[in-house]
Amino acid sequence: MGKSVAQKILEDHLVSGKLEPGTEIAIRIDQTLTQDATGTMSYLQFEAMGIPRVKTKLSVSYVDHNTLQTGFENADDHRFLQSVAAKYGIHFSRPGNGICHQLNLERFGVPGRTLLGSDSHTPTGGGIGMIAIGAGGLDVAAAMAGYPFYLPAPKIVLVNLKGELPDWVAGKDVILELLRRLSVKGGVGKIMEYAGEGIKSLDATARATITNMGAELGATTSVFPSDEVTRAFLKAQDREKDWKEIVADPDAEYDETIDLDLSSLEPMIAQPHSPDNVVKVSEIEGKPVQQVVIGSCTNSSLKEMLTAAEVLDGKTIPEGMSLVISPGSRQVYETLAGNGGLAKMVGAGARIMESTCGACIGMGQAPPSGSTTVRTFNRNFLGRSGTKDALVYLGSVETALATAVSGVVADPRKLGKAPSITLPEHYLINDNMIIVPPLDGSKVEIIRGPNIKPLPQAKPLPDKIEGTVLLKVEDNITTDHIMPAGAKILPLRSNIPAIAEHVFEVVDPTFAKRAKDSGGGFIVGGENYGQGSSREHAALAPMYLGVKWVLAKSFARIHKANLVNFGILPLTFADADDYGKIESGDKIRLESVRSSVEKDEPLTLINETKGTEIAVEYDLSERQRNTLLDGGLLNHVKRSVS
Ligand code: MIC
Ligand code: SF4
Repeated sequence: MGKSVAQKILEDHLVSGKLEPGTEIAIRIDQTLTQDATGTMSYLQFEAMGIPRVKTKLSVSYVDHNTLQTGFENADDHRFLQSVAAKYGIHFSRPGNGICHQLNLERFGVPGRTLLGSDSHTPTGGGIGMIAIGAGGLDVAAAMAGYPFYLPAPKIVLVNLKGELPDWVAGKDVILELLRRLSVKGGVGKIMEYAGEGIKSLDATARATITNMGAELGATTSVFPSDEVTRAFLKAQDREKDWKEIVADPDAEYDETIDLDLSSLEPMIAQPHSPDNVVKVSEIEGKPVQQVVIGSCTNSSLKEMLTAAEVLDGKTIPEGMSLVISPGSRQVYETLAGNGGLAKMVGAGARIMESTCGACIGMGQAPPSGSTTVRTFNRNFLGRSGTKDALVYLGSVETALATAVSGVVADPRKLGKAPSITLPEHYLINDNMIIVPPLDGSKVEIIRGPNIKPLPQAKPLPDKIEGTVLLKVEDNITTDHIMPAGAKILPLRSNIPAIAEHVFEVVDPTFAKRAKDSGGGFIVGGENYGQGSSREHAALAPMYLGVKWVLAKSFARIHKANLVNFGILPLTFADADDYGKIESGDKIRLESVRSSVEKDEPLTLINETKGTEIAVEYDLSERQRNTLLDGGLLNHVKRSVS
């Protein structure tokens, strides 16, 4: 039987297990990336493993999230990261150089390789034929230490693209359409593999937009073949030597197939507060908008910025509109500065930000109260923009531009003839903001600011767990709900005692206090609990507050792995209808936990408040069970090393 692109790359990297969906496999990791918001923890954990130098082919530490620097915290973290990189053999991308995913695509990604990143949008690398997966910082630390990455073998779904995108319709509309059809749970346990004649007309960055937002489908990752389009991109990045052809065999078999005719697509838009709440732009045209933001790892490539410059040329944005633009990387920024594109944007009234995540993660540019904002980002979860009652819509750069110039949600097809953008044969290459580590870093001293607090330690799994249900939440709770981000909270990422005060703040501001007052407790969730960001703080901070287990109808992959990594038991209902039998405030007892987990036997929750029992399960590999028994991955790694 022929093989898909995903199978070829996974098999090439398989360390243990078989590609049978659902069973656990381990793969060798060639490259890792971290960003500053998850990186500090990841490197503290790497340090704790006691390994002198990273064992990957390439590891890069980016600074792109926490760049507002309203106090010393972020700047201290950057300095810490820079010194860690030099010590352990990691490339360091200085603040201002760009967003990790865009940069990795431009300068480091290699078709056919595996990439593990402590950021859920790491699958951006799939746009150039990598198996690029998002994970918690501890898993990335383990990969840097030479451990394979464990994951449930995914199903492989063929997304068969036909035809060509009409003018003004973009890669973003392809993935929004898939989100409309499949929902934020639709990709769970799956790799989305794109093929068909339609892919030929999608350039590398349009492909990267699609694989980037595969994260919103909940997919393990997404991948395009490495073909002539990939080659042209790498050649223009002066990296043709990194190219090799990787395409699916003609008789490759897939677990599922989805057909999509690009020529029938229209501009699409995701409505508040979920990326799968998608409609056609034409359905909501005319809605007044007060802010438009163009940027993020999803949509800030050179082609998109050149389009923005052309559309904005000679125009003035309406009085009630704030237009914010953030080019994805310094390569894009510098090119725009050199070719006059920036002048066209500024001339129209755009506010130009540095090449960072910025508004996407609530680092500035929070919209006004009760306003409507259209953004080219990938997430519009409640409160993420920094303004809880703002309505955040997600669309393509084209839709954002049409909206920015008209002041209302607008269909870009009404902008007239689409500008014809020619991409350079050679991009502007300037790697002077990437610091290559010295060959011997053993003498480098790590610089720690007062914001960097020691890692809290998880404890081995006890045999009896008693306590209170602290919170019960509904389906699709995101890690943004559990551990909010934004300019106020993000600087505390390397200070767990301080950041823990904000756990579940947007859902219930009393959560942290109640958890501390009752010496910890439990959380009950619905389907797809913990979707979204890879931030391990959504497990680590609850662990610090004494959360011992989370019971949900189902879990998102990265969050479930993070819970195990930090010694929190991820339980599921044996019968989903029992969700109604447990409430916030209930007193729960769980007996023989250790011995049951050792033997992989189901457990029974004794609800003392209601006088009932609930059968619960856990779907964990032997390795994961041992990790939990040891009290999390760090303890487990330390035990297996000693
Ligand atoms: C996000 O888009 O939510 C983030 C911020 O990039 C996160 C990582 C983090 O929380 O630091 C992600 O996507 O994993
Ligand atoms: Fe940064 Fe936003 Fe991309 Fe996350 S989704 S990496 S916050 S730009």
